[in-house]
Amino acid sequence: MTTTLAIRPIARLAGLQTGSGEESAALRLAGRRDCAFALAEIIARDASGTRRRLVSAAALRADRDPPLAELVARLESPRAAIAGISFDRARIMGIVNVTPDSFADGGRYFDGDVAVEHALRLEAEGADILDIGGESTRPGAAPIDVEEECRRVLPVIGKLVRQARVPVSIDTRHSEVMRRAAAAGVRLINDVSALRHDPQSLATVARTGLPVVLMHAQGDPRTMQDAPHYADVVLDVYDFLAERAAASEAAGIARSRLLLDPGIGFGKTLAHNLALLASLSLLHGLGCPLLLGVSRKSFIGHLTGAPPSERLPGSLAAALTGIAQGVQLLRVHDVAATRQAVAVWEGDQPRPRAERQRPASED
Ligand code: 7PM
Repeated sequence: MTTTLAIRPIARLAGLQTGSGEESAALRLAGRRDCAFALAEIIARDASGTRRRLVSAAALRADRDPPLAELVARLESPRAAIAGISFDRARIMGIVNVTPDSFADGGRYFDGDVAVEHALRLEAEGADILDIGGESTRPGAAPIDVEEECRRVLPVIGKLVRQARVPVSIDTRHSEVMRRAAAAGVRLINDVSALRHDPQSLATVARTGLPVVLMHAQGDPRTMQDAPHYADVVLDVYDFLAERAAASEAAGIARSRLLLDPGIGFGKTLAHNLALLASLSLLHGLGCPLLLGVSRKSFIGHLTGAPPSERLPGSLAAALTGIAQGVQLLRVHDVAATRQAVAVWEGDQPRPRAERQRPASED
């Protein structure tokens, strides 16, 4: 078994004033001014078991144990921009499905031009990046032919690269699609298999020079929901992402090109999904910006009974759970609604003068 050392920041300090005593001791996630924590759980797992202890941020800083000090440094270091997007605050990725079987929007965007139109609407609503996918990776879905996937996504990518001001990403598990999407101008690759599905993906991504999202999934989409099992879902996902980040680095993809994602809903029970959502802050210790995809997902249905079309309130609640823990990129269907939720959540944050001075009495 891998030996795991992880730090889970807890007790977020909201509205922290610069110069206060807490300020210097607080753990600051990923170099963020707006994401400070007062306490931390130190988790150590090896073959003999898992030990957990709660320490104050100040005590954690005072600990000179080298592996721990190195972990604190990675937790707090600022993240580099990816595809021109800076991660000093939460950003939004708009989902553009070009599939006939997408559960969440009934395949309404299978037609290429309709997909382009939809993507441009998401951009106007405030998306920071547009994620184009042509293969449904939902639980139980059958794989599709790579040529068919290219026929779906490449025309949409070509048009959006010319028409959108924000960057475009490709959601695919296939190196051939990655290669052709890169040639068409995408700025980011999003792979739900963390570059494991296609043996050529690691080398292909390395050659494109593009950044990549590595997402955790247990099993293949077709069977992943059959009997998901973990020793400890949070630590197992942490170890998996650490291993895939190391494999990517070894293949020539620099760590500064990686975004990491716990893969909510991919080979996970409701309890697994909720445990991950409660412990997202721990993943900052891997030293990369985090992406979270919760939009309209089944766990919201399992908690509430709501069908996909009625899961926006739950999606926003889950998105804010991520933001409260410093998640830097939210992958969502409902961009305008998420923008509004994030703007209110960030209400106490410094913002540009023009925004600050806008009168608040116009409703
Ligand atoms: C059916 C079920 C259709 C689930 C589509 C989905 C993620 C992703 C997807 C995610 C990253 C969806 C998912 N989910 N990529 N692609 N993270 N990085 O809800 O959570 O869109 S497909």
